[in-house]
Amino acid sequence: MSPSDGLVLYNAPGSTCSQRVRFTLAVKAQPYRIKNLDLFAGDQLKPEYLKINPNGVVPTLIHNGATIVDSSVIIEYLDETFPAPERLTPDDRVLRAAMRSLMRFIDEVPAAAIRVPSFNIAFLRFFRGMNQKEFEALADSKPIRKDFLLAMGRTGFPQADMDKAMERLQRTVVRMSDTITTHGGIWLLGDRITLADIAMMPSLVRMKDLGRAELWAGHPKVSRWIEAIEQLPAYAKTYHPGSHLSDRFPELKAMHGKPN
Ligand SMILES: N[C@@H](CCC(=O)N[C@@H](CS)C(=O)NCC(=O)O)C(=O)O
Repeated sequence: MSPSDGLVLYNAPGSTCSQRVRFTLAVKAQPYRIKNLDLFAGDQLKPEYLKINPNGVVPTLIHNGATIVDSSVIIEYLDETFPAPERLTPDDRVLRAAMRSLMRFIDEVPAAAIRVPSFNIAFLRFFRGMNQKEFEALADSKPIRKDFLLAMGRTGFPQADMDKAMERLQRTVVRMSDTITTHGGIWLLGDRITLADIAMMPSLVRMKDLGRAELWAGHPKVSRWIEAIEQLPAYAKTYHPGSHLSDRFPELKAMHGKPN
């Protein structure tokens, strides 16, 4: 049995966390079976899915019967398991530590912050038709997102929360620019793409899709970074039709290129 036998990815096309994993699988040229979940129909909260991912979120990777949960963990696992055709982790120990620190920062700052505009601008429509009781029951059914949903409420996050999220995203762009400058290449850690770039990618792609590319207007290194990642063959494989929110909600296209 080759190591790629039995790779199954539970994901959602538009899920930023899933996009990290699809990109990594594409770089590794690994065939895999895909199971698409409809997150707004509650597929991730069904008992059979909660058995494999008790957090009730995507992605989940099954590899030869073993279950791997959490996108950052999954992409590290894939890089260790499939070192060819290219490693996405630096050989140098200090650089490897820098990559992992960045990945923690990314999970804590942009990956969390991007949910606020995503829900306010695109996903709120799924909750507006619910009454308060239904909404609270839905929130209660989410193993790790109850408080997030209750903070949003059926009418969306208040402007103050949106502002805070946008500020965190703006700080991320500054951190990216500084990090690229420090390491002197095109990618975050130099001349080779690493898992940190892949972890970062979906937050910037989402900002752009939500019409917030202005956030890096004054940061040419970040503009170059996003152009470079968009040109990689793995990008087109990751963002197949239906993966951008604007594919699903075409009215978002009107926001592209507009200032904040
Ligand atoms: N830290 C987790 C977060 C996973 C996560 O939040 N997934 C979102 C989609 S990007 C999800 O499944 N949300 C479903 C829900 O909120 O019910 C990871 O990186 O895998």
